[in-house]
Amino acid sequence: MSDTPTTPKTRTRTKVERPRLHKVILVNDDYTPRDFVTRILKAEFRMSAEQARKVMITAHRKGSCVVSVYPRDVAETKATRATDQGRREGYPLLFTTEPEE
Ligand code: NFA
Repeated sequence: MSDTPTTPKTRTRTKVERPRLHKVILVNDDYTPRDFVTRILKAEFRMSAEQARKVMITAHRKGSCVVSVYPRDVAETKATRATDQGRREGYPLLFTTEPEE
């Protein structure tokens, strides 16, 4: 038997997808003071005073507002930490996360 060189008929391409980013969403409520919400946004999400105020007002007017996007574990940690800071002061302030489209 001779060694006949063969050409491969198929090729395998491994497709790598970037992990999806997750949104952190600020949810409005009737009790948490505006200045407190703004302070949390600045501290936990490193926003400028102006940006923080805009996001707070948007959530206040529309019911919720996307704060930022992060890899899933970062989004969840930040949302939990920010929500906990409200709880410690007795406020119902809530940050949630959801995957980006
Ligand atoms: N709605 C709150 C108030 O009028 C402010 C607020 C904004 C709370 C965004 C939560 C999220 N004091």
